[in-house]
Parts: sequence; C-alpha cells; structure tokens
Amino acid sequence: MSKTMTDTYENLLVDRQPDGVWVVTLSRPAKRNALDAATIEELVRLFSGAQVAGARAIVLAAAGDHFCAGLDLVEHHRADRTPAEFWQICLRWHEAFNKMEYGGVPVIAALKGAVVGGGLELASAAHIRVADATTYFALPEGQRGLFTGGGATIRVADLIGKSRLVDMMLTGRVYKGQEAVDLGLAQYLTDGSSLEQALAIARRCAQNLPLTNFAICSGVSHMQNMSSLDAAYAEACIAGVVNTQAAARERLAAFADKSGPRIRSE
Ligand code: 1HE
Repeated sequence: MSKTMTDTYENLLVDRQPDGVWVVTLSRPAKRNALDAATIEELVRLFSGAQVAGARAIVLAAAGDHFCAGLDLVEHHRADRTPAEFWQICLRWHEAFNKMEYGGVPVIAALKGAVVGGGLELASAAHIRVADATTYFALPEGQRGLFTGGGATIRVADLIGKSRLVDMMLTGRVYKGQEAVDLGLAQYLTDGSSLEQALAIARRCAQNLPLTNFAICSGVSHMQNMSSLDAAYAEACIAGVVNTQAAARERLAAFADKSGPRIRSE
C-alpha cells in the first residue's frame, strides 16, 4: 500500500471510492474552510501523491455552507508574519495548487456558498468547477488591505481576463449564477447539489484511460505556458505517446468493428 493510502489528515476528509474516484472534503466548516498553513500542507501532500496512489478523478468538496473563505485571516493576523515568511507561505500555496493543476488527475470542484479570495484561487486550480444556486465568487483582498497570493493573477485572469480580474480586486465585485458561468468562473451551474453533479462528472472522467487523463490534466496546462511553436511540438509528442498506448487499442478496435459508441447530440 502506498504512503498516500495510509496518510491521515486533520483538515481534509478523504473518501477513496472503489472506482478510483476520491472525494476530498475541506473540513474546517466552523472556520468556513479558511486555509491555514496546516491545511495547505495537507493539500500539497494529498495532491502530490494522488496520481501514484491510483486516484482516477478527485472531487474537491467542502463541509458546511461555504466552499472556502480563503486565507485564514485570524492565523495571519496572530502570526504577524514578516515579508519573507509570507513569501514562503505563498510558495506553499503555489505548490499545492500546482500539484492540483499539473498532477495528472482530473480535479472537479463542487462549489457552494463563498468561493472567495484564496478560495477562488483554490477553485481555479481545479480542472472543472460546478456551482450551485448558493455559490458566489469574489476577491475581497483589496478591501482588507491585502493582495492575492495564491495564483489569482494567473488562473483567475485565465478564466475571466485581466480587466475583470482587476475590477474584482479593486471593487470586491461579486459574481454568481449564470453570469459567473458565462464569464468562465465555473463550467456548470446546477439547481441541485454541486457535489452530486461533480461526482457524476468525476465518474465519467474516471472511465478515461489514466494516461489520457494524465496528458489532459498536465499537458494542456504546460502547453499554455509555451510558445505556440513549442506547444505544437509538445502536443505532437504527447499524442505520440498517448495515442499509441496499448490500452487504447481495445477502444479503437471497438470503433473499427462498429461495437464502440458513436458520438450523437442526444
Ligand atoms: C475565518 C475566515 C477567514 C471565516 N479566516 N477565519 N477572504 C475573506 O475576506 C472572507 C472572510 N470571511 C467572510 O467574509 C465570511 O466569514 C464568510 C462570508 C465566508 C462567511 O460568513 P458567515 O457569516 O457564515 O461566518 P462568520 O461569522 O464571518 O465566520 C464564522 C467563523 O469562521 C468565525 O470564526 P469564530 O471562531 O469567530 O466562530 C470567523 O472568524 C471564521 N472565518 N472566514 C479565518 N478567511 C495567499 S493570499 C490569499 C488572500 C486571501 O484569501 S484574503 C481572505 C479573503
């Protein structure tokens, strides 16, 4: 059994289901799942080991009414950190979120209530975000005399563009509902439970071959960091590996002999 399988966590609940879908629940509801330094370390540990431990897809969920209230402001206040100390804290946030985004396992965030500040930075490192009727997005750092430190300037800008990001940071503007989806803050909006929908999406993703998901959930992000010329080269290289994998032959054979599924609009 790998180390991750035996790991225990204080601030995360990890439910490893038999089909390889893991449900990871942020579990500090009394603090609205605010991210203290210990939780960030647990996220680093979890997302560093998930692919090797056999996770096929991960639902990132939250206990209580709110997904995540961002940086633990009380811990930050009490610790009275130096610039160098908070620089290091932010690097650990980046480590955690980069392990999510580049780790090769699909991460589907089941959002509800507040997805604010560092909570939005966390959500934006997931590959798929599902919002429900209660979900709202904001970057209140500006009003608190702070600045984003967990990747909003990169990932939230990727989702909604620089000018909307700057507006959110300057004014604390809140987005929710269909408008949030139309802007790109989430890909799905459900009238029901975001957890149920995220689970259904995760189960669908988990049916893909692991190497294919690994390429999608690390390669695309890496390629976004490259010039178009280099990204095209890297895409060809990844396709060379993925599209010739032995495990894909069965699926290709099923298409060729007409037993495999056809893509229909309904
Ligand atoms: C917290 C935090 C937190 C709640 N750090 N403890 N993020 C923010 O500015 C959001 C700050 N939080 C809020 O605006 C509200 O708490 C919520 C809208 C999320 C929820 O409101 P509500 O009325 O349900 O809860 P509450 O009464 O405000 O808080 C309940 C408890 O959670 C209370 O603790 P208690 O011990 O007094 O019961 C709060 O102190 C605690 N709590 N949010 C610490 N964020 C790498 S840089 C990232 C920059 C940032 O993320 S800045 C943070 C932005």
